Amino acid sequence: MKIYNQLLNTIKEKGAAYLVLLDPDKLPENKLAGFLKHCEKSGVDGFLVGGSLMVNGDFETFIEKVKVNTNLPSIIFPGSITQVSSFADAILFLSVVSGRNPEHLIGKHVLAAPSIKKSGIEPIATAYILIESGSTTTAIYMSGSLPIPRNKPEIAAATALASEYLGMKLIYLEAGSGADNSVPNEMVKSVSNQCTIPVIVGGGIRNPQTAREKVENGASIIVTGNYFEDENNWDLIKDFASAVHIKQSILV
Ligand code: 1GP
Repeated sequence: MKIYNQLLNTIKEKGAAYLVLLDPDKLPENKLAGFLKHCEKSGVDGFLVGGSLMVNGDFETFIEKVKVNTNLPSIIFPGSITQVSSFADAILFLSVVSGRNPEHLIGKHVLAAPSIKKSGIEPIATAYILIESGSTTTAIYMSGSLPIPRNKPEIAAATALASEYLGMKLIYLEAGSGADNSVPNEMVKSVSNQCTIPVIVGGGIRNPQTAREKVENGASIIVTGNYFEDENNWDLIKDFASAVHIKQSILV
């Protein structure tokens, strides 16, 4: 559990960890190395790598390039069972526990488990909880499941607690990439109060203040993706990192 323990240590030291999502379909390969260096010097704690569709890129080649260009942890955030690679450090072994589609609760996992074992990377059991965010997100559509209504924090909290009791190591509250609205603070709070395992919050976080609010309400890991697809925003990565690192920073 090397990477999981590394995440726990970062959370302990900095108050929360900041991960940036790299989507091979959206980040051109000629910009990858520069972006990774920029993230490293801006205080990012690691990378999630994955995409729901993978229309253009070659996943294996992409993750190899990530590995070559950074020493930060590269964690697969799989959009499908083909997104497994020994070049990564770990994989979020996601079960869509907000839904009732057996394929995304356990079916895909049976297919993926042997190749994860063969790759030698660390699987991190993660309860993936989709939260309604204003429109149908890719994750909702692709998983063929209903999200939890955003005004029902008690359902999210009970789902997260059941996941912890089932042995999950992380809770991921997902509003969806590019979501109109991020996960409500009240819901982050209810889930974090109910669970002892770290809570990841991602989807629709477009400014440092929003990231900080999630941490203040109990989030242990913040993920952003979409916002840095625009190179003009790269200078703000450090502001996101210091907003998330609540023990080490004062937000101005
Ligand atoms: C998506 O939570 C991540 O799975 C990141 O979302 O792209 O909206 O930042 P954004």
